[in-house]
Amino acid sequence: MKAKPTILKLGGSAITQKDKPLKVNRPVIENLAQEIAEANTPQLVLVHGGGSFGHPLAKQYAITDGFKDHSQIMGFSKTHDAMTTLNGLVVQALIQHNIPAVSIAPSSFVLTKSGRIEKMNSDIVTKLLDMKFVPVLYGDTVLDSDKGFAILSGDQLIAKLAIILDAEQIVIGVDVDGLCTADPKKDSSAKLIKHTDLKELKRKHSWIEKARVIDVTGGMYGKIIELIPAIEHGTRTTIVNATKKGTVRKALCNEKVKGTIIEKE
Ligand code: IP8
Repeated sequence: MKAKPTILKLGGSAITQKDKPLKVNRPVIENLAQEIAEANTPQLVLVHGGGSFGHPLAKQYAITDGFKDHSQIMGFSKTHDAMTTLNGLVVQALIQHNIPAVSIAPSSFVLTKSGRIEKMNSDIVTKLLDMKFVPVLYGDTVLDSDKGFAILSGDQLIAKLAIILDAEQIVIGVDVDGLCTADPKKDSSAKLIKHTDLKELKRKHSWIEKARVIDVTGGMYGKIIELIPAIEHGTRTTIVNATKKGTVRKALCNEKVKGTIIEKE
């Protein structure tokens, strides 16, 4: 029987230097490519976030507000272009580690309505998986049927893909150890939540930390809210620190790893 897909999201906070515009975190990307190669996951879809490539430009040109004036048109192009640059660097690192990565721009097959996915033809992703490629997607600027354009976060995208592809698991690599009781970067008493389920999550999400730096799609708080439909679908989700060696490989291989596991119940 064919394995169910695994979706790996590499957070922009891990693969870029989030407070330095357009600066990649090369050692982290290199190490992740090595770990993804070692894990050798069948049916893997990779999605990465925007970090310091997508978010500062998206904010500068108010892309999430939709089309309001002509100056944003160039902003849309520049934001998308920055994302393709980051995507190119990720894909090159994967190919250097012998992973058959193929880039797909979400802006070419997703249309949103008020920022939510309205139309998405995922046939190409399915076909790539059938042929044993590793599709590599990313948070992107997309066209929007209500407001002209919008930002599609990698998190909204992975939740939708998890449902459409009936994914076994989602692994999310960020720059903290997982979901914590407070922002671990600000509060030394923050405790890692090792395991939680939907009921507990819905009860507690009001305190989930908000992003510290510019993140037009909502940081950890936005991430969890977006993931709920996929978890409801039954896709197990593990959040790990992708800047620490070995965590992503272990999560992909279902080995015991420091992080947060979120299950339906
Ligand atoms: O970092 C946002 O994707 P995310 C992408 O997954 C852009 O929220 C273009 C800002």
